[in-house]
Amino acid sequence: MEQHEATRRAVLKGGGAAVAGLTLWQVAGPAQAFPQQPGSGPETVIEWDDEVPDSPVPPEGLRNLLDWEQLKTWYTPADNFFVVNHYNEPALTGADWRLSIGGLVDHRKTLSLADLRAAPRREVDFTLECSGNTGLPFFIGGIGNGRWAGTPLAPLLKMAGVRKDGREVVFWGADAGEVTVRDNSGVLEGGQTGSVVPNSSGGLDLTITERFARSMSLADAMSPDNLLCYELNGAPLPREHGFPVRLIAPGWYGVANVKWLTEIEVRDGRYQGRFMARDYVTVREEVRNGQTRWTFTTVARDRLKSAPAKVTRRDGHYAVFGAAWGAPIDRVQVRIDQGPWQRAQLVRQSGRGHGSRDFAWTFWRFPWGRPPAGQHTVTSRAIDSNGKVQPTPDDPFLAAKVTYWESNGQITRRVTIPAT
Ligand SMILES: Nc1nc2c(c(=O)[nH]1)N[C@H]1C(S)=C(S)[C@@H](COP(=O)(O)O)O[C@H]1N2
Ligand SMILES: [Mo]
Repeated sequence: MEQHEATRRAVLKGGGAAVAGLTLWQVAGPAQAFPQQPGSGPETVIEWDDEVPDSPVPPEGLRNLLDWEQLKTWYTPADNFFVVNHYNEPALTGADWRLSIGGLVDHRKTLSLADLRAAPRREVDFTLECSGNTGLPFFIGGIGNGRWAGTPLAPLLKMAGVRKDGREVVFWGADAGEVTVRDNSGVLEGGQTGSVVPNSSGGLDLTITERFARSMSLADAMSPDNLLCYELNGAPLPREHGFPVRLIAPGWYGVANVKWLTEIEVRDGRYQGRFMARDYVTVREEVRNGQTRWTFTTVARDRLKSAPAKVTRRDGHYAVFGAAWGAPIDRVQVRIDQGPWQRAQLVRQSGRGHGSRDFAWTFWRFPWGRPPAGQHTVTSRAIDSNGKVQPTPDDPFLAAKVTYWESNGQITRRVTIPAT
């Protein structure tokens, strides 16, 4: 904190011109992420005009959403980190927990928490975003950044000896829920625990208890970035984030990061459970050679994205702060009303660089000066290191999408600058 103050004072001494010329702001401590605007008076947040409706999802399933105007630190505190639970929230104990690695492997493994803690430790700074974030009006805070610690997955899979016919790796959580699968053709009768009843469309409804599971190709699972993670921000994983162990797959949307992980299973073909093949499937109407067709793709890797977080005022000067993530960020631009795109300053983070590349968000700042009183719109867009630009919401690729996942379009917020 003290170091940060020193940095800020050094910047102040350089004067306004020097500040404006900087494209990177060095922030000394990762805890103090947004540098304050230069000045001597208090810094005030000007609240957004657009209101976010209350979430209709019960708090067991969706809670602790990020309040952008309150965003201050680069690491999201664990007790403030959004939670998405599709089923129950298992209460596992560290002593009894076991992880099995099985299926198409030569040496089945059963590992305890102590085994994982004794294995090589690795940390990664990774911004976890739910792929549904900003796809629904009430859901704009499904994102958080953490320092995740655990042991790499790949060496353990290697030790287990994946057989030649092993192609897909399924990660099973300990949570489960009752789901009804409607099937108009294939269902014949109930299994041992499922129930089959006729439905109104002349088919049969199969109701089962399905466990949370996600899968990846063997090649994706073997990425050196993947961790069997037991810590968030230097403390044991909280229960709601998957205690004692979850998969952390840096660069993948939230759903791939299986919480309460108890089984890893190698299979010879795709796994088509609910969260691979029924939910978290993006449905799009694509046009190829003048013909339309519907396509279905499973939510997988993060997409390039940014958002304005808050507008602040200090000594009469305004600034927009925000974040950019989902791909290695080259630059961020801000558009006020229908004006030109203007470059924002990236805030360099000393906490970055853990992991094989940056998987964490980049904070940015746009010095707005003294805008005229009245309502304005603020839009941001991120540009990645390959020159790819975050799309507008009406970009054909996004406009053709009829499901809410993977909505990475530019975000516009409204704010009223008061008359002085
Ligand atoms: N076992 C299990 N893992 C899960 C889920 C779940 O419901 N059960 N939700 C997934 C989804 S959709 C998201 S967005 C992230 C959210 O992680 P968090 O709750 O730790 O923020 O966890 C993923 N892992
Ligand atoms: Mo999610």
